[in-house]
Amino acid sequence: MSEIPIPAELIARLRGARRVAVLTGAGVSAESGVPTFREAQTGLWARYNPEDLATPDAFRRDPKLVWEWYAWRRERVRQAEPNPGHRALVALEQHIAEFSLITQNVDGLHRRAGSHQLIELHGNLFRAKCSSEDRPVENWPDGDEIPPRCPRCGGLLRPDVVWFGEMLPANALHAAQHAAASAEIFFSIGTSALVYPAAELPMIALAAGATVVEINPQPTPLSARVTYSLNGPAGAVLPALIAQAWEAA
Ligand code: BV8
Repeated sequence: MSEIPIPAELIARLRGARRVAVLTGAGVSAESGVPTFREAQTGLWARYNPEDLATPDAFRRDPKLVWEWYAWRRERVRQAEPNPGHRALVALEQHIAEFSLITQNVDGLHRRAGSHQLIELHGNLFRAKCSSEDRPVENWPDGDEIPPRCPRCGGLLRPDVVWFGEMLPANALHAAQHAAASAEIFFSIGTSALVYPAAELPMIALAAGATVVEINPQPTPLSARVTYSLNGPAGAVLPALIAQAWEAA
């Protein structure tokens, strides 16, 4: 595990850091068997582009199709387990005084792994909200009407996630921007760094003078700007980072 070369200077900075922020994307869940957002979809969903389905227009046009896409994704995630990358981030949280885990993921795997200081920028697959009231609905009838209806007003339920063209929850976004602006070290892990305003967070950290570290097997638009680029899967790099910073010490 620790054969992955982590620059000694980064290890030293991490061990001495008080404020660390992490941004994760779908790549962190890839090793749990959850396909990344832009990976080819399988089966019935192969013919759809996720960015076309994750929009208010798609839901207006065909609420049943969109609800069933999210039900399929919920089922895939239910069969998945947090992986060593998720668990290494739980360990990191325990070593750092002021730690923020900002995720674009909607799969809930960070929470299932045991992360606490979690900011869910794009919502959560396992929550629904009324599309008329824009208010959460804790649990919904699994009847034969798809999508189910709001028990309060009868409006159509929708997944409680942020679609393209929709505003992010203001409190989550402000907390994420504050964490990025005050971090000594900012990690961008498993994200293609394409989706805004999340993709702005590492730039905020860089502008504030933070050490920015990218963990991704592929290059991204961020790669040329970061302080350290660790090119490998999060499920291997993150445990190596924890081992070399706190177990080898
Ligand atoms: C908004 C929830 C204001 C739904 C998602 C500038 C400013 C503001 C807005 C924009 C802007 N420019 C464009 C926009 C519009 C748009 C946008 O950013 N478009 C992009 C495509 C250009 N942004 C928005 O619409 C946002 N809203 O700005 O509101 C507004 C309001 C009205 C009008 C105008 C503006 C809302 C964005 C949120 C959309 N919802 N998800 C759902 O999940 O169904 S985003 C979606 O993409 C997922 O949440 C996903 O998390 C996110 C980002 O993708 P990634 O996580 O990066 O996943 P991806 O598959 O792309 O990449 C995976 C990476 O992992 C790869 O790099 C791969 O190499 C790597 N990897 C693979 N295996 C591993 C690995 N890494 C590590 N280890 C491994 N093993």
